Amino acid sequence: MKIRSAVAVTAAFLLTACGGGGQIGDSNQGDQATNKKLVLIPGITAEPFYISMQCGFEEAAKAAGYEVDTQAPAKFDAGQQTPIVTGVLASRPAAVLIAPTDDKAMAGPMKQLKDAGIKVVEVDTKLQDTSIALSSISSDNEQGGKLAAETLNKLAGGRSGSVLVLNTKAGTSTTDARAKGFEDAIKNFPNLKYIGQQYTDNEPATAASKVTATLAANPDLIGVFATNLNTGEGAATGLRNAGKTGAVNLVGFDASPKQVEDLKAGTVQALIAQDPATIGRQGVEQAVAAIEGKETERDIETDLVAITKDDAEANSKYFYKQSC
Ligand code: T6T
Repeated sequence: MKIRSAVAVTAAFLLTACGGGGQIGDSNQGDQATNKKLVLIPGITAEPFYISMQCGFEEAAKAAGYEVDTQAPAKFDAGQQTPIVTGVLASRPAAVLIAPTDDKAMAGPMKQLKDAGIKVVEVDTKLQDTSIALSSISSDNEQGGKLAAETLNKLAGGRSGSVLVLNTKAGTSTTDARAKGFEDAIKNFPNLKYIGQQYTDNEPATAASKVTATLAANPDLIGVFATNLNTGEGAATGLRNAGKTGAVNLVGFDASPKQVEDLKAGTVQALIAQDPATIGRQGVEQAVAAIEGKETERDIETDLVAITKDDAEANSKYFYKQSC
């Protein structure tokens, strides 16, 4: 089975040929026009989704003749990401590509970048305030949540039972949209009783214990949707610990090496993979366009693919990397 998002965009996005609704980079060029420094601020360090994004970022920046720097918080946390933004502001790069860890709390620090004439591009997550970044590049996350609900329904094969959403942190634009897409779509399958979402704070151990506790309270649990990598890895551990591997279908967002291993071993039944390297590449293209005073595109959506054990190899290009 291979379901692709209807809104996939091509990787061959041209710097000068953006679609409608674009905006011209502001005229605050000054010394920024000769500034060749791009900084990537991911949501968390050393995690395969962001490592893959960094690979695309570095490749595209090098091709465009820009210097790169990547600085990430140890935890997916606005309190830890804010001082990184402040430090980057002081180093005055030409542009910053950032995955804000909170859709409200990161608005202040990101506005300081904008006010200093630094071009701001959102990669993956985004702020509620759309006036700060010139461009936002991400998967169609709501569509991904819908895809997860449809996939769980197929896996249930007509059986009835409860289904759970394991989410990360409230205020994360991507995972909130995935949970919403799932909640809307699960209503179409009356045999699947939605028992709500639980937050894991992006901690695998919390995800594991929440799955085990939910199983104890809801013995009819037949499906879990884990909205991201850490949550999915933790949910797989929780099901394993409870001896429910395979009996409870697990659909997880992302495709880390461990998630792919779990998919192949049958611990996870389906993964919704994103294309983080393309998000990083497109982020550079938008940043460079803005620096050069060219048109930018406000919102760009990248590929999303549902992968099962049967078509894992055919979709291996979507597996995330541990290093470039
Ligand atoms: O799922 C990705 C990313 O899209 C999300 O915004 C945060 O979590 C991940 O980085 C995976 O851990």
